Amino acid sequence: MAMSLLLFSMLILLTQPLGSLETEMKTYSQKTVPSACTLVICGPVENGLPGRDGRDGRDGPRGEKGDPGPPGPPGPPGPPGMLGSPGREGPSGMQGNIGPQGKPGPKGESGSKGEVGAPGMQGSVGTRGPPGLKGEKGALGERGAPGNAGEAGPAGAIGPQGPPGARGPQGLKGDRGAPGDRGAKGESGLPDTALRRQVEALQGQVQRLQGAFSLYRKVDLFPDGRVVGEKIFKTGGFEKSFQDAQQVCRQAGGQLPSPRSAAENEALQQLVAAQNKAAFLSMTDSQTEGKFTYPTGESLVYSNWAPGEPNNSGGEEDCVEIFDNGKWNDKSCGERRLVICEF
Ligand code: MAN
Ligand code: CA
Ligand code: CA
Repeated sequence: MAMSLLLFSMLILLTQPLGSLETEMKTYSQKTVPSACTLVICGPVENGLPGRDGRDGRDGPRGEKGDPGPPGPPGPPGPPGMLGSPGREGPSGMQGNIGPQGKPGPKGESGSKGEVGAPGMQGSVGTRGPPGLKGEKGALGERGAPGNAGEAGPAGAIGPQGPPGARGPQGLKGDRGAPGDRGAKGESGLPDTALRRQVEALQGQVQRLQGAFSLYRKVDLFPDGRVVGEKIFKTGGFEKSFQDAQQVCRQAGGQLPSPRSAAENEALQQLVAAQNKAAFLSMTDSQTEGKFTYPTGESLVYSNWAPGEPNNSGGEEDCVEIFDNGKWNDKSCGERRLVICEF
């Protein structure tokens, strides 16, 4: 009701000219009921009679259509929408807690042998030890002197092996050895028994190898090889010119024979006699006529020329042959002679 009255008053104010508004206001003031005075500023009542209620006047002309009212309040919420499609798979969960401790594993393999311990303290002087081990077999003795040659018959059999040679001079002092293992117990001063057994086993092995080697050498030298000191002479049994014989020996890893002593010459003589063929030696006088040298160029340190040799017969004898009596003769290098090599 109050709102309607206010709207009505405002309509009047807007539609009336200002002068008539004043008059109207006066009229209105005079005719306003006490209850309506809360809505308008009421002026002081002029002296006179109270006005009548304006409701008995004629209706005014119909006003213009009002502006559309403000939009109404929002309607009630609609029904719930369709069920949405399922969401994507969530991320994987957190890692679980560590499981309980397993049973203890089986016992491990025993560790490798420890390093050799530090050398032990030097023991006090022990009691005198037992006699030392048996010494190694002595070196092979030099071949014995050959038997005397018969008057005219074939050469004699090879003489028996000579006795072992005299003991040589003491060798030079060896290098200092590697540090030894922990020493044995101080009191005895004897080497460790295990080490001693190992040395004995090795000595046995060396001895067996020496025996096997000696046997095979004998087999190899029979019947056309001879050992003299550190030298070995061996014949192929065939004959060749000096140049070809030289090549055969080089090919075999040796050279033609260079007898530098009576013993070496005698060994060659035995082979020549056994084969019944004179053999070539290594020396020549090709470089300087009349001056025989070894293949190294060195002059002879030993010779066993036959009487009247070397004679350079025909002016073309620069090589040397050895006869079955051990004597030498200068001979043409183009001749074919028994091949003996020196190793
Ligand atoms: C004779 C001697 C030797 C010589 C030969 C050559 O035996 O004169 O010195 O070497 O003939 O065939
Ligand atoms: Ca000559
Ligand atoms: Ca001659």
